[in-house]
Amino acid sequence: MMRLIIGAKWSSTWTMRGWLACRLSGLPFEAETLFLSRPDSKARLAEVSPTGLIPVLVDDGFVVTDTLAIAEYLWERAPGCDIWPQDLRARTAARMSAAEMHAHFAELRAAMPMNLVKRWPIANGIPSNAKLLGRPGVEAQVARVQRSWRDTRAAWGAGGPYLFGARFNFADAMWAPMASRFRTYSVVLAPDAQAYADAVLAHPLVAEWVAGAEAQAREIGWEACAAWP
Ligand SMILES: N[C@@H](CCC(=O)N[C@@H](CS)C(=O)NCC(=O)O)C(=O)O
Repeated sequence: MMRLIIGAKWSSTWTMRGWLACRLSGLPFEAETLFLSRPDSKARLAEVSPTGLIPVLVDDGFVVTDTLAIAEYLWERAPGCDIWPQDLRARTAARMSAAEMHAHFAELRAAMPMNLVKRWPIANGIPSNAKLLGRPGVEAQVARVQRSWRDTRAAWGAGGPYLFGARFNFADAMWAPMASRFRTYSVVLAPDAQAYADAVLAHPLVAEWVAGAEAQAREIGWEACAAWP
């Protein structure tokens, strides 16, 4: 059976995406957790990942690194699965959307690390996220994310709440950690972007991963996890 090496569920964005890709493929796989902040993490990581990064998919000895490559490998192993849309142009648009998330938003990602068990509410009208949003580049990237979602949904999303309509695919999976960041840090979104982010976070596969993150945080210590970073 295929093995997917994942990190801590509450904080590992890329392994969340890799896990969602595996589930969208419909293929059987086992997830193996490698916590990245333990004393032996670097050594264990070096054993399983030639890039020193996870997720890593291992299929009968064949090692696939990088989330996008994993999604493409799974798509080729299970052509027609839910990873990409069936129509060529829709599929290309989905790859464009996934690639944009994969390659960009470094400042936003650094300012607002994903933490699925953390909430940073706007207390008594005081925007506690103002400093994060004020970091160079962050507001423009928050605007670009919403524009990207809006344009993709306008072109392809008429039939449902996701980027490509009724079916959640790997492009939506790529954005799921972003939706979670906006929730954690109380980033105020335009109504259409908020509705899309809510739909992504409510998707059963995303909800399943989040439930796993919450269970893990309870085991490790909720307060410690919620306080990170
Ligand atoms: N481009 C890679 C990024 C993967 C990545 O950055 N993974 C992080 C965890 S979410 C990692 O392995 N970090 C290693 C470390 O923190 O030691 C991908 O798409 O898979």
